[in-house]
Amino acid sequence: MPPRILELRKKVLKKNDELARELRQRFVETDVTVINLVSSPGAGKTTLLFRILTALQQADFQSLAVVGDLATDNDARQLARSGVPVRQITTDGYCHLEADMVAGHIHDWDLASSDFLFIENVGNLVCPATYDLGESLRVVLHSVPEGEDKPLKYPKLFNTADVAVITKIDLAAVCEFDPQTVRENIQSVRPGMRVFELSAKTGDGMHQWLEFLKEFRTTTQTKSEIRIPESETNSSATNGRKK
Ligand SMILES: Nc1nc2c(ncn2[C@@H]2O[C@H](COP(=O)(O)OP(=O)(O)OP(=O)(O)O)[C@@H](O)[C@H]2O)c(=O)[nH]1
Ligand SMILES: [Mg+2]
Repeated sequence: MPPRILELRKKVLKKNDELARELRQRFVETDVTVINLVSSPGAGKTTLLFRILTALQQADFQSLAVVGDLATDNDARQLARSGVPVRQITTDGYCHLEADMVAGHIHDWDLASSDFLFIENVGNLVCPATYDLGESLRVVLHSVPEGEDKPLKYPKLFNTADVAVITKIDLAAVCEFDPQTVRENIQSVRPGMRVFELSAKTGDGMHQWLEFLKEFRTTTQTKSEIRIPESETNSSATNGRKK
């Protein structure tokens, strides 16, 4: 008997991919850099994103943010204190965000006036890897208290990300955490991946990370270009911040 569940899953993924492609097209046309943050629950996505939003605003970049959680709007309320428009996506049991959830929550936003759209995914080391959200850059966070072996145990999340950020580096000594080992583990599943280390609490490493984000915005036409075949888009999004 053919596995029906598998067939249904394939259909859902195909539909998601099609919608993600449409979203990516829209992001390219409106020249907004879209960053999808993925990690285990509690790895520090919201804490880091709050600092990013605040710093980018001070540097005159326009940002928007959506945040996914199974329940509560705690993260959206926390992020909204940055002054940036934020929307909570309550997934009501889904352990990841899907392209239609993002599309439904940003449809009336003026993307063309924004430089960055941040998506904080649901905390989960498995499911978010499978769902394209049309992002330009997927960032996987790995927090110090998780130990060094998570890239080996959850390779797909690291494989499908573009950049890794080791968070809570201020806890390295107390957790007896070895940054070199986790870097080697990341490289073994995703050779060549760029890795940052930072603490959103102390600010260590934040400068390099923020400079990377700004540079990504200003010098790269993002992964959108790589992911979309030329035949599907004539867009040539401009670089740099919008005024
Ligand atoms: N020591 C330390 N704690 C941190 C740091 N970043 C976040 N935390 C703490 O880690 C806990 C979880 O942080 P969150 O930012 O809520 O993590 P999250 O990934 O958004 O969590 P979910 O959205 O629930 O998946 C909070 O108690 C934060 O204060 C850090 O750099 N250093
Ligand atoms: Mg959060």
